[in-house]
Amino acid sequence: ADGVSGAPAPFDKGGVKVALISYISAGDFFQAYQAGAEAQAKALAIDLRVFPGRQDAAAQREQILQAINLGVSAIVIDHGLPESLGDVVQQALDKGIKVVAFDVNLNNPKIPQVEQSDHELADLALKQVVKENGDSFKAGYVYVAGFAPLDRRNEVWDSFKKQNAGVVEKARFGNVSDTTATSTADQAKAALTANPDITVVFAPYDEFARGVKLAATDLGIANKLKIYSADVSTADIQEITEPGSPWVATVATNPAVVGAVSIRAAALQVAGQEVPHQITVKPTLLTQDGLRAAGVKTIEELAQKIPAFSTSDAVTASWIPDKLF
Ligand code: SR1
Repeated sequence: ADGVSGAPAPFDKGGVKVALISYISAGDFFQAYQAGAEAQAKALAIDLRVFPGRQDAAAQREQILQAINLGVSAIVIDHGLPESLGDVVQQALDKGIKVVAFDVNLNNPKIPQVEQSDHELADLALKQVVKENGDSFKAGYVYVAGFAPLDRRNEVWDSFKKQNAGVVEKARFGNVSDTTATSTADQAKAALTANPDITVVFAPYDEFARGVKLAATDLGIANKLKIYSADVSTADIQEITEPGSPWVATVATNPAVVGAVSIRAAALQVAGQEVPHQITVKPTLLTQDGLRAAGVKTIEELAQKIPAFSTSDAVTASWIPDKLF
């Protein structure tokens, strides 16, 4: 492959091998994240090896070992269970392979951590909840422990409840699998049927929100419920803005931008350049009213209106092309 003109070695020659190893591949967020990583890799003439996630910790470990054997220069680890990754990641570092972690706490000073500022994300969503519902209501909450971004958002939900005694969490449910939305919908149906006084659902992952919306629509209670989420995709925008949708707000980054940032963090390390330990892509509040008023229908249209959806200034360098979307 031709290299990138003006880039330091080894990117001046091209063909640098980098692995992207995901824990989850299903769903809009993870597909867009991968597409962004691929676009940034292409712009850097990187030979990107993508290992699809199957929500399988043993398979992810195996993929890291495979990447080491392939002789990659860097590995981007996208989600996963830290307890099953520490030793294999250490093997990679010991071989001089650079590692970047997105949304998985590997707790190693040599590994930059990429995240979407999850505390701020949850805080923005919950401020919108109070703006639209006051500080006294019965809530449903969708959460699965063990995923770094969900755990960080959960910290904010916990302190929100402590600060707002009138907020009562009546039901907690959630499932992360290759069928997250439909499994969550089944659980939401049971929870909303058992607790007809729930008026607000905090569902800080778009697949969760999609599941709750499905349940509310099936139960005929969409007009009595408001759903607040994280994440955005073209399909999400359609679901949020359709007439009568209970999904009223989300707080999101462009996952493709986060994927691109993750690859840039890997590339800078391979080039021997400094990378901050904590790399943050800041999210934006998107309301149903705002999206409808702006007539935004796709993530590309969002990127035209909101600069943070087309690029991030995190981990850039003059030799790295970063105008990708
Ligand atoms: C199962 S974890 C799902 C979350 O990971 C990413 O941080 C996305 O924002 C998504 O909400």
